Amino acid sequence: MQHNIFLDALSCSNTSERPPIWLMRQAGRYMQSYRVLREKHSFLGMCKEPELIHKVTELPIHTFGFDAAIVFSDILLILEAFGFTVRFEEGVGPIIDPVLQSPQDVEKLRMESIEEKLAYVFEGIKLLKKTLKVPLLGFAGAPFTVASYLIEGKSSKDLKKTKEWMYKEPKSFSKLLNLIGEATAIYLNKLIDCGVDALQIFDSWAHVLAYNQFQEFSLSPIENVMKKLKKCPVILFCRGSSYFFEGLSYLKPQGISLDWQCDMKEVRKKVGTGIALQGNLDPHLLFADQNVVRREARMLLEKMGKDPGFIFNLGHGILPETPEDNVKALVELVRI
Ligand code: 1CP
Repeated sequence: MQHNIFLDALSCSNTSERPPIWLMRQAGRYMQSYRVLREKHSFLGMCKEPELIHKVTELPIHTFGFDAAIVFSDILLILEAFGFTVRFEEGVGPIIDPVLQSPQDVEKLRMESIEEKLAYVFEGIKLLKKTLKVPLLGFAGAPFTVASYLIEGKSSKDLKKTKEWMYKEPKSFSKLLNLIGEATAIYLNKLIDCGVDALQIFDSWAHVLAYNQFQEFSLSPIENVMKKLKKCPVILFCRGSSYFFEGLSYLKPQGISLDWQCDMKEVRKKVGTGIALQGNLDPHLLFADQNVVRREARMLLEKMGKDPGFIFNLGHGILPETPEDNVKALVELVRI
């Protein structure tokens, strides 16, 4: 891999004129070329076909010139290694079958071979490593977030069933987090073996946790996964990072992804140097007029542009109807 500013920024040593830029969910429905492929294939079908993983991961790199790519996959596929069926229904989202209902169900969980069950991801990465000109990020969900989908069975607004379980049966909840964490570490180590340049762990539902529960049910399980990982830079993402970033920083990841409720410069002061900070534009900004997009992006650049550990990104994934021209304008502005 040639010298790359994304990896430099991740090790807090970017000395070039500009920060790197990549966006979460950069290979997705907002792209016309992605929607054309989706007319022919289901989302899951695309995730399970190494050639399509290769193609879709590279789409946004060719179209927009991002400085890093993220493997086209999903955090829920790992559940298939426990024998669950994962479906994605149009207009509904993910459906997991069967739903986990009791502590007894946790006792019955058995992990099958991750190597075999998720072989298509590893094959896709091997193809990508042959052609991709930018670093490749692999990813997984954090145990809390993945567990929540198992218990809810689908997307939920408040994780009512998950939290009820967590408070009523904390022991079996922790056991479930451990099991998912073990599978996640095996999976992520396999991604490292296949050549990913960095990893991102998504705790997308951590923001529903109370402050006192965050340590036990979000941070500790992530720490257990991180302890098992081979050498590879890790970026931690959680929704609610503007109030949880300090906890995330105790795990000493290479990077922390920040949402748009915080001032990144203030976070830098509190976290100190040595951890890259990624973020933190509001994804809805990309629906505004281009001059507004540019104005807000410039403000962030003025604030963080000279920070050697700054990675330009959104605070969460790109939204499906985002105009591609606005994404182009954003990348152009950062790359000048
Ligand atoms: O219809 C379609 O084409 C599928 C839409 C889609 C896409 C493009 C889903 C369904 N997942 C993905 C890909 C995906 N998922 C990536 C790809 C790489 C990229 O370009 O960034 C990544 C990193 C994810 C991770 C993911 N999946 C997360 C964590 C990140 C986050 O956004 O918080 C979560 C929570 C999921 C679950 C998921 N996948 C898809 C849906 C609709 C959902 C449910 C979201 C919810 O419950 O609100």
